[in-house]
Amino acid sequence: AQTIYLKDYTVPAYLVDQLALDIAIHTGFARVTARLSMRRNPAATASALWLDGEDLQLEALSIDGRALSPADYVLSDAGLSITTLPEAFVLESVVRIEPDKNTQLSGLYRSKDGYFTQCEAQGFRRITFYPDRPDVMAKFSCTLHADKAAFPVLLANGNPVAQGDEANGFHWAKWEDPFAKPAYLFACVAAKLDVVEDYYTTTSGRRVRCAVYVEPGKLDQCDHALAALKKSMKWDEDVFGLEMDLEHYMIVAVGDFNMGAMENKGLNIFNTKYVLARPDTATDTDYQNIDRVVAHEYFHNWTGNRVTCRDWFQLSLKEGLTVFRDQNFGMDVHSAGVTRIQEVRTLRAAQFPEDAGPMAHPIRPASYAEINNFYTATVYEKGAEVIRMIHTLIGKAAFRQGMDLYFARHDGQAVTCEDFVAAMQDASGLDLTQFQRWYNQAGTPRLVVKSAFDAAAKRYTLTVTQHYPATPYEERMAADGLPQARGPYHLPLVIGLLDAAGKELPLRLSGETSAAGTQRVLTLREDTQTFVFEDIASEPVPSLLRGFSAPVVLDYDYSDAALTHLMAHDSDAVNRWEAGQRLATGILLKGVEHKAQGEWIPAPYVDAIRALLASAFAPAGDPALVAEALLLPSETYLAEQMAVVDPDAIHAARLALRQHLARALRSEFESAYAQLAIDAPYSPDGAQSGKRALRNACLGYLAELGDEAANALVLSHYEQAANMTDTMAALSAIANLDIPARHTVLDSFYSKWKHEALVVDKWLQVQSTSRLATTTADVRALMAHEAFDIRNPNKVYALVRAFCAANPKHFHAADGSGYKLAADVIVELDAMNPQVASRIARTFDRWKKFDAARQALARVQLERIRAHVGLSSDVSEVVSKALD
Ligand code: B3K
Ligand code: ZN
Repeated sequence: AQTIYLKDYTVPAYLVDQLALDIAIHTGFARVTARLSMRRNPAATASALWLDGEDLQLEALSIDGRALSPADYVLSDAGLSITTLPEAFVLESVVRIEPDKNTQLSGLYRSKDGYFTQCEAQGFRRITFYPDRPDVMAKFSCTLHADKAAFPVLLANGNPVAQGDEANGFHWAKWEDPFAKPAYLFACVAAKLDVVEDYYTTTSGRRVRCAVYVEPGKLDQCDHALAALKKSMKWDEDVFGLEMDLEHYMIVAVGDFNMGAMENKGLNIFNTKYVLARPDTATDTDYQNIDRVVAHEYFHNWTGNRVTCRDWFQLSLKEGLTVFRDQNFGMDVHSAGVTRIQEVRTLRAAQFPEDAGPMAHPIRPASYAEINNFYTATVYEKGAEVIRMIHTLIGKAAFRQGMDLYFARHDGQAVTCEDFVAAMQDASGLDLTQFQRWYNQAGTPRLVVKSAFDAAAKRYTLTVTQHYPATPYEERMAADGLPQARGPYHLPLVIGLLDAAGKELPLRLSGETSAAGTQRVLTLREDTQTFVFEDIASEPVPSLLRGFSAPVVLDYDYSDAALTHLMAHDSDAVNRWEAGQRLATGILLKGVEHKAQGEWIPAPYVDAIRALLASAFAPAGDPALVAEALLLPSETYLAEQMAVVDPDAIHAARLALRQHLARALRSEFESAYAQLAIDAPYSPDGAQSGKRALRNACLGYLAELGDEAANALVLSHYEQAANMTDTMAALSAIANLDIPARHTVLDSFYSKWKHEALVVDKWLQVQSTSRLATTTADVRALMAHEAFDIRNPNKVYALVRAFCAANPKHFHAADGSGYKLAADVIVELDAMNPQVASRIARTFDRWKKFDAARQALARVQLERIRAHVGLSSDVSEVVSKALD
């Protein structure tokens, strides 16, 4: 595939003022008529018109009513161009498409209950000929025609303006979107769906109809999503002064969907996974994810839709900012500490490895082969961290002023990341020139911190050095003749100092006349900087990078005693958690080194975990935070800390530590488990879900004991579970147990839930992530089970992606069986759905971190994939970069 460069951006030669679409859905095909009112772009130098078009059969083309003949245009696989054109004109095209054969799920496609669309990033060109780029914004109208009995619901963006019946049993509906938008925000639906509605009145008095459309029979699973939508509307008004601008806000859930959800103007289309929930079908985590995804798509209405991206290189402009917004929503509606900890964990589990691997790219890449490969943890999660750093550096009030200025300047425009940073800079007065490195440099910076204490002078010194080695991205750019200058980052390092009693010390930097608080935002800009704190009577324990104030690796030589101290006393929830993670990481890496032999687990660690568990029951205890802290660093995280990964040793060490804690703290876990039982009816709220999380974490430890009593407890937890959270806690433990009851339980679970697709996904995933020796063979067998369907992304994610990404022991099996399984699926899936195939291919990213034997096995599979005839640009980019 061809590489596309940011530096080659040019403005569109023609603009579209209006687009009138007419889509008629027939059996086996659809006919799309598009009338584009166009005019030359005065800012453009080029004069040829380019219309993207993919998999379209052109039936007619006219300009101002005059039919064009093939001699008037050049048609290719990618689109058509016309060179001789008036200044302004109406272009009309008629094309035929085959949505039933659209297995890519990009453009207009068929799912069980009807027809749905997905246009971001480049799906609209699979519906009609159009300048399919985000900087072309037009007012759309859309008329849909379909069989009335089969597809009674006809939806598109904006407002319904007319509808009626047609002779042949068809009906039609016309929608108009009053806001100009890029084509990627277009959506339409023709389906048989049930709907639940509610109303929200905005601050300025607009009454908005909020509607959730789902497959027939699922109305009892919509309440949470609908409530989340109203909560999001309120939050955006309260926090950012942003109101809903349409009369209709519709969410449509569809079971076949490549990603989570899509923010189409006024007509979001969601993966059912982020809409449907009932206490007996969805876990606490599912409920929280629904809140977050609903909020995310809603927040896009301003950050993404009202102000959009000039080009796809700017993707983080809308995604990083919108993730930042949904994260803050999460911190406000759930526990702030727990939410932030979960984000840090995700960032380190997904983004840090990406930044250290072959696909490394800055949050605004300067080149790509396939844009669909850049909806990444870097663009999204690191992008959100970059926004968070601006927020930390300039403060909440200035950040809000920056947002206001951004909208005042750019409402209705397609802009760049620089435009956003400029608004923040102008509103705050802080020079953000150097800060922009975060948009251009790839890789995770490492901060090396050294401390020195001068008892006589009562002076404590922190010296911070930044390291930012080049990544494969920079090497590729240099090879392309586009060398990237590198330099230190501008970032906030939030810190505090604790004394021996765990008290926070007042902080006075050298040169200041008095102490200002016990927490400071230190600004880093240089390769090395020194911060001197005065009036420090005895050597403190530093609490560094509080709240995870920057997306960096922090390197400070903490003693185990210092970490235990922070774990018990730090006022910052993230750093309390982080201290425990560091302690555990140290122990686990020692266990890996010694192959988990002998007395390698220090007694003080066990005491610290005992104290941690007890703290949940203290007056101000927070069970949810304790549950997070009880979770050991993941195998994938530990792998990243090693020069050469030994997945078997990591698995063994982590399991041994869990078993050791379970044995040492058995009675504590048992009594916590008993105490945390909940009598009240199910609610996914923070208090109840926090208790459940801790109770199930205790159960998880007890399950590691593997004796009769422990197994009986797990089975009774399963039998007595009154909600899916408890059911899954037990089921995932049972899936790891080699006991006869395992089969009975898995079978009965399947027979009970086989008609509930999202629950079947859970059933597949507990099996694909099981540690049992038969797992790889089980996954192969499940791929042939009636429950699996390779064309359904959720099924592939649950069975195959979870196996590759969340079961390192089996994916990286020494005999290569895991790699072979992944490659088989990638090759088969690539022909149907390249976007999903490419996501599976990404699980090979870190193959070069493993031993030579595993590398050889992975290479065989990667080369087999790369050699596959007709490979998509999606998979090709990922595999070629991996093999580079
Ligand atoms: N903007 C969409 C992502 C589209 C991905 C296309 N491959 C979802 C979101 O971030 O809200
Ligand atoms: Zn988004």
